[in-house]
Amino acid sequence: MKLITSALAAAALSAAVFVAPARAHFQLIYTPEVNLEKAGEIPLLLVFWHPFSNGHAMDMGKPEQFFVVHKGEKTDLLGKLQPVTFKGAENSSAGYEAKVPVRRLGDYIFAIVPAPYLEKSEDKYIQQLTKSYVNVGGTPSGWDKPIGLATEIVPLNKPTVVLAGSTFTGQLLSEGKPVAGAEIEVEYMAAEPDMAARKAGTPKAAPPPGGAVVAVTDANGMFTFGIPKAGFWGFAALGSGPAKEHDGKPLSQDAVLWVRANELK
Ligand SMILES: [Cu+2]
Repeated sequence: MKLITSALAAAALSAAVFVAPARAHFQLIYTPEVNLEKAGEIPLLLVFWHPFSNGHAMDMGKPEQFFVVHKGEKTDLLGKLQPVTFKGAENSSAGYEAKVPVRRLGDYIFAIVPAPYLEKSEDKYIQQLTKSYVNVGGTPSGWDKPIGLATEIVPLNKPTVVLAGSTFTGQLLSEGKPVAGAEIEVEYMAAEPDMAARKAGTPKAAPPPGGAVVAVTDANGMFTFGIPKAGFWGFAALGSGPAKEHDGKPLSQDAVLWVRANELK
């Protein structure tokens, strides 16, 4: 995701040079509190980032769609987006924020279809169709249902009440059908953003050695991951969407899901 000039210069000198793969980028729909006791207005921050490594942040274009689903009813939120500058630990990037009222009990499923992002180092586009959840009043109302994205991960554990030390299971869908044998990258939001300052917070973890944490979906498109730590966990299926090309270049249309894990106290 990052154009490393020195690495490219080195590559020009030696074809054998190792360049770290530009993986583990995750689209965020972030709000700090996912369980609300009563109705209110919540802040949401949209950032395209490398959240586990607290690394490079990418500029977002104007999203194609941004909406929320509550009890099967879809509400367009594009008009609520305000462009903001997000200050990552490495750089600043163009993102968005929104203030959204959540007035009724139940599950609110937030979703974004971002503008395809041109990854110049690979000459391809990336589009991460992303979902995150907020619940009001502890009443469930449809968190386990797909919302009709071209590709999406459907949770099989309640995404707002995941326990650290327990497991999370999801099902990957493309055009509504399970996707078998797909790699799911798993990522921890190490430096949860400071919403007021619109910047990366203090990291609480760092990525383990050996590259991305990966699970593979079974014949029914299901995967399970043991959640080792409280906080936000992201799951990304790369290239699971039906669209394979944008503007004459290859497109990776990915499904991303965020869940929040809590410590059992
Ligand atoms: Cu990247």
